[in-house]
Amino acid sequence: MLIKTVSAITGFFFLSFVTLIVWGVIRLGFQSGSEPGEIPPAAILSEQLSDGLIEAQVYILGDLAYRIEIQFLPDPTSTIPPTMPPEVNLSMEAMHMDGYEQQLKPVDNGAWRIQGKAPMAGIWIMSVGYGDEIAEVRFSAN
Ligand SMILES: [Cu+2]
Repeated sequence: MLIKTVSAITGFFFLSFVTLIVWGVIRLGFQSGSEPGEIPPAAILSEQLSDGLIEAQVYILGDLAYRIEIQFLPDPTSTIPPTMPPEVNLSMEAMHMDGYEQQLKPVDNGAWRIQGKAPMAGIWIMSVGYGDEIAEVRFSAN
């Protein structure tokens, strides 16, 4: 009985140890995948719209400044060309602050960048999409 308990405890610690190592390796892999000095995104969006996959990463740069990276991968059946930029808007719910249309700069085929400054600090909602097909993500500007 005692031996069983001891081996169970040892097994548990061994498993925890292995999990910790594996987790550390995965984390390291992610870090080396990003650019040096790159801050992690404050918000990440990934949503399948009826025309394709829309993805976005919001970076908060301080002093209300932000940078948003957007990628769109149209489905093979989509009529939207990969070069067509989505519509991007910023709004603040419960404050009737909306309609902050964003200017997209192309960085690649199906990839765009937005750089701007939030009109005020707080929780913003970014909506991105084509026509009625819109995905949303919240981020905190400060
Ligand atoms: Cu506001």
